[in-house]
Amino acid sequence: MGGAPIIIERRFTMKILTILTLVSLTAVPAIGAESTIEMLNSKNGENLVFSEKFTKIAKGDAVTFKATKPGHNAEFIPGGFPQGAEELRGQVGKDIEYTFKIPGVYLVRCAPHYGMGMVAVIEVDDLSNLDQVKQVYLPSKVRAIVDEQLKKAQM
Ligand SMILES: [Cu+2]
Repeated sequence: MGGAPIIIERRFTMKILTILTLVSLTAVPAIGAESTIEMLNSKNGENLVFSEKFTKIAKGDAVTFKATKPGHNAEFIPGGFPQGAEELRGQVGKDIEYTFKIPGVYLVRCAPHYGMGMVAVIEVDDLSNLDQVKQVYLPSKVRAIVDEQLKKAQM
C-alpha cells in the first residue's frame, strides 16, 4: 500500500501552510493612528490658525492637514524637524497627509501666514531634537507660540 506516505505528506503540507499563514498575519505592520489638523481662518477668536497648536502622536501615525478654508498650506519650517525625516510641503488650498516615521519635534507652518503666527507643533514620541528646534530662526510671533507649546510638551 502506498497510501500512508501521501497522508503524511499532506499533513506536513498543512502544517507548513498553517505556519506560513500565522507568520504572514503577525508580520503585518501595526497601522498607525490617523488624525486631522484643519487650516482655518479663525478659531476661538484667533485668526489664521491650525485647529491644533500642539499635537502629540506616536511614530507611524499619520496626520491629514485639511484645507478646510482656502488660502493656507502646511509645510515644515526649515530646520524644524528631525534629521532624516521626509519633507512636508503642501500646496496652498490642498489637503496633505503625512506619516511621521521619525521621533522628535516637528514645526509646521502655513507659508502665506507664517509671520502672523500660523504654526503647529507636533511631538512624535519624544523631544529628542529639542535643542535643534530651539536654535531654528523663527519670526518673533512664531517663536513665542512655539516656545509656549514646547513648554507644555515638557510638563
Ligand atoms: Cu494660512
